[in-house]
Amino acid sequence: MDCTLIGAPLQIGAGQLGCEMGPSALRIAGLRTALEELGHTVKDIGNLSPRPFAEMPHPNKAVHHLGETVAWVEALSAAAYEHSRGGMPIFLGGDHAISAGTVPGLARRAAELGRPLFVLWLDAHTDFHNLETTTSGNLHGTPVAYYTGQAGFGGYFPELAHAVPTENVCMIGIRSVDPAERAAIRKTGITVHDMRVIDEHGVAVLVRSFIERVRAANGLLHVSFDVDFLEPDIAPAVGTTVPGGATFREAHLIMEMLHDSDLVTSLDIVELNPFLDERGKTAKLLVDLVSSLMGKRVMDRPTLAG
Ligand code: 5AB
Ligand code: MN
Ligand code: MN
Ligand code: MN
Repeated sequence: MDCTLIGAPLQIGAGQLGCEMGPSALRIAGLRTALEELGHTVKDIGNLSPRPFAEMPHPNKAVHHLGETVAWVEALSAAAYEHSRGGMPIFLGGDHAISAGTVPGLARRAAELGRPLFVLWLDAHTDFHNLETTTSGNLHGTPVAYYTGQAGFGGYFPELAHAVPTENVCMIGIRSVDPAERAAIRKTGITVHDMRVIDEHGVAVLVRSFIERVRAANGLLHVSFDVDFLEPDIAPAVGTTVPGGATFREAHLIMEMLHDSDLVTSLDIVELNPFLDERGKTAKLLVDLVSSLMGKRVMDRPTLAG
């Protein structure tokens, strides 16, 4: 595969500073070499930066850094469209507000190819606030509502040309949902697999059924990986830890199954806050997970599948 690494050092969407260092930590942890060792071609275009921006006030006084976020959304959407032409763009966040740019850019590409875009959202949170409902004002809690075309962004965020249908979004790992998000999500077709569903059924069943849906629709599959999807003990470098996350093996199994599906066309790695890491442990784990997604395996699979 031809992979393009795209740094998106956005940090003001989160409540704590530090995600700005995410792209550097992923590079230092050896992402490029890991991909090259798997036989991929890697181009690192460095970090994006937004156009000059002015701050925008919003009637919801909690909302902060709206002007800066919108400028990033524009830059990311353009980059996602451009770099999804041939190979596989890998967006190095940055907080999760970057997905308010990456997903619409990929949706534009998908529309041009005449194929539907699907999104696998691996996260402790649903990120389904709009500018009116967010109480923290942290815009990393809003991207899914935005890119699926929900109300509450008009006049501030760019007008969406290609909203992702809510039926095409599958969330896994959810364990922290605000009341306004829960009420809004109920009215949509989003598949939400919370941790209880993982406990009851295991991740394999959930991932397999989503993969089958994407395949049946001849879809493109974007994976958005929020570090807080993982259990905080194994991935401490994130500002929004929630106990009870995905284990090391659950996360790897998802990545391995996604690789075998051959459907993934783009990836966000978001919310890594190296300031909170322990000797690079989270960054290294993320490089390992991306490696699994891109074909790393312990053994060939000769016999079990029969
Ligand atoms: B993340 C919370 N719902 O709105 C809010 O990490 C958390 O990108 C948002 O998933 C977490 O502030 C956003 C409480
Ligand atoms: Mn998130
Ligand atoms: Mn999260
Ligand atoms: Mn987070």
